[in-house]
Amino acid sequence: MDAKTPQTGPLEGLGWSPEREAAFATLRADGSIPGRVVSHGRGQLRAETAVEPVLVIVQRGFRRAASGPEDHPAVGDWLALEPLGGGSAALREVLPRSSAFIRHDAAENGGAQVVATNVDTVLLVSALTRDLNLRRLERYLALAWSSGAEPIVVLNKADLCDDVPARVAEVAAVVGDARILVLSARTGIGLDRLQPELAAGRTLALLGSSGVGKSTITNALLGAERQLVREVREDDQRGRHTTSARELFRLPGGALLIDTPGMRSIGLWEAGEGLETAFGDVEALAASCRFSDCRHEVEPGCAVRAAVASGELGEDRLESRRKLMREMASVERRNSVAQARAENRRFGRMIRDACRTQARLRGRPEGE
Ligand SMILES: Nc1nc2c(ncn2[C@@H]2O[C@H](COP(=O)(O)OP(=O)(O)OP(=O)(O)O)[C@@H](O)[C@H]2O)c(=O)[nH]1
Ligand SMILES: [Mg+2]
Ligand SMILES: [Zn+2]
Repeated sequence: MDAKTPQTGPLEGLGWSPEREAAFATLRADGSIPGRVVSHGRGQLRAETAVEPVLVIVQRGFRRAASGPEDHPAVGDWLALEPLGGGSAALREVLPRSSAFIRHDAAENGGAQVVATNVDTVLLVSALTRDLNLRRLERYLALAWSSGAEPIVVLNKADLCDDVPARVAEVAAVVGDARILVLSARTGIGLDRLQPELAAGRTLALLGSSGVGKSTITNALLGAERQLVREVREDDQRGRHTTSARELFRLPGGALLIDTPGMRSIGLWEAGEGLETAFGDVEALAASCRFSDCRHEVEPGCAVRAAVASGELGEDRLESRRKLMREMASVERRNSVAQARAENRRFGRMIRDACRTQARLRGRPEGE
């Protein structure tokens, strides 16, 4: 777009900015080129660069230097790449992220899984069916608020719901400051309400359980059947995932949209402040508790329990917050142990390297 920097032209369509280009100067001088991860799944990482799409090779040195799984590249990431020819490139660096949605995944090495990064808006998709799960939504919201992106709660399949206002009221009671959009990807009703979020260069990510309609929304916004959607009646195939990779698409208006496979579990991962934001209603009530460290259990003068007694606050919401706080505390404990171990390992390596250097220097003839 800018004639003075022709080499970044195609990158701007992926969300590259003059600020990112300026910060990349040293890496560029070193022979690196920027690229954005557009697909991650089945053990493969693909990126687009100004020149061509490439398969990203993550070398062992990079893995060793990473301090944790959250340092690994994910869809949406901007990378410094070293072109290797033949359509592949080596990963040199994952560039600083403006946001990152990270969940705890017991199956994943190290426990953390970076789901999507550099996202401006996360669309937390639920279906207006009997599968709608408020407790799950609270988890998604805690992680979304802590990701640094703005969450929007998308209630899809409005065409299947008999009493939309009642369901929306239930949802509104647990989502705090997040906006709610009701739509039907199948009929197209309500899709236009997403338009203001789709400005050129902005990145959005669709997150939510399998079968809620993320890929159907993707296709509707693309105006093309690019993503496979489930063919059979959804109830018969619960737990089966249709989408298997996380992919970034360019929408006709220039926004970027990430479609992800439904997640079976979304364990919390360092959601700290995100958890507080997600339970902003409880935090606000807690400000009036007599004791500042009130746990809202048996303490006298507890404004939170008083709100539950009067029906202002749902008992299940308070219970849910307690459960998530406990989970959070155990994640934090585990992470600090893992971090201490990683630091020990790094320190050990440093000492070994220093000893080797010293031995080499001693072995050298004098004067060199
Ligand atoms: N009635 C109705 N069905 C919908 C709507 N949106 C999606 N569906 C159907 O719901 C099923 C699941 O949709 P997908 O788009 O594959 O769901 P997904 O969230 O991408 O699922 P995963 O890829 O497994 O995570 C498909 O059969 C869709 O046709 C809608 O607004 N109304
Ligand atoms: Mg899908
Ligand atoms: Zn209290």
